[in-house]
Amino acid sequence: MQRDPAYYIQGVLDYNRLQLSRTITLVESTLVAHQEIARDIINELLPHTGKAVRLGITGVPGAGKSTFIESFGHMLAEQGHKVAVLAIDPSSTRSGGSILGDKTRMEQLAVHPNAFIRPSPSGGSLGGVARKTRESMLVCEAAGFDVIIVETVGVGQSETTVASMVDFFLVLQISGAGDELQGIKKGVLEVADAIVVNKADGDNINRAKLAKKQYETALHLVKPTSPNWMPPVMTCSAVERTGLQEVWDTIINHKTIMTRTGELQQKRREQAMDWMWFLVNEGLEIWFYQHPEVQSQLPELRKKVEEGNIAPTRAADELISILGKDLLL
Ligand SMILES: Nc1nc2c(ncn2[C@@H]2O[C@H](COP(=O)(O)OP(=O)(O)O)[C@@H](O)[C@H]2O)c(=O)[nH]1
Ligand SMILES: [Mg+2]
Repeated sequence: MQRDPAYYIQGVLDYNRLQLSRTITLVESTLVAHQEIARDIINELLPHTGKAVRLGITGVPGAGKSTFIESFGHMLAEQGHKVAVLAIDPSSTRSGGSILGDKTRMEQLAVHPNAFIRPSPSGGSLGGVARKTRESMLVCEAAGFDVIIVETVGVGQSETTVASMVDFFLVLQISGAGDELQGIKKGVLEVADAIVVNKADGDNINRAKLAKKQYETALHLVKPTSPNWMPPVMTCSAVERTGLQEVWDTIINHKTIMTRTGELQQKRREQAMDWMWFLVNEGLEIWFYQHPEVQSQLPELRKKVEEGNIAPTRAADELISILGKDLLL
């Protein structure tokens, strides 16, 4: 394996797809040696990032995310855009990951010279998976992809995690019988920049229109993502490929407004800050739990707390002060 960061950096900047893939493999690696090289690479690539439209997409399984990304991504690729598709799925493994499993279905997009599809990194916590995806996103931007699509399934906090790394967060919905809003979490409405009701085709068109009205009403009850943006509700058919251009026009309109008002730059600054603090907190946690003295004292202290022989505040103090001792050395 190449250990010189320059090899990867040059490869990415040259849009060499093999080297791009290898760089992302490094980024995803859990080996400390790989992570060190990856950090150097990301840092060098940073000045070449930031120009893409960062788009997050969520929706319940079956909503049509994969089909939508295939159709939407293909439309954009045909228009000359370079489209990278990444996924955040903490439940995925290499063999059964969401996008990988779908890769056969993203047939057209997967082979398009303007597209790049990467399944969710396997294993680890949501935070760990999210970090790798965030870094892969920067690598793809440096390679010249101008549209980055981050897909997630609605597991746990994954929607808000994706929303915190993109410019535009799109929630894909389908109309069902009866209570349309049942399947949508309030927290998701709060971060949605648009809701797209998919499968507006065939017999389903009227139901989709009805669902659209209901989501519009629901969205009026939550605080918009920005004072300058009222999240619209649209309909589309990923299969018949209708309504897709309207979705893209909306995303571009949003970008224009957010750039003009300075909100896009502000949002990205805040996202970078949040990311830094996330990494600091994560680092502190690892430091703490791996500390030999913490590990040796923890069982005894835990027992004492459980038995009521020591106040939890006191026990916490003692544990934290172990780290303090390191700093005094
Ligand atoms: N009628 C119709 N079916 C669709 C549409 N989009 C997706 N589907 C179907 O819905 C099912 C789930 O789609 P998929 O893309 O795998 O959903 P995902 O789980 O969100 O990725 C598949 O059988 C698709 O063919 C659409 O626009 N119209
Ligand atoms: Mg899918």
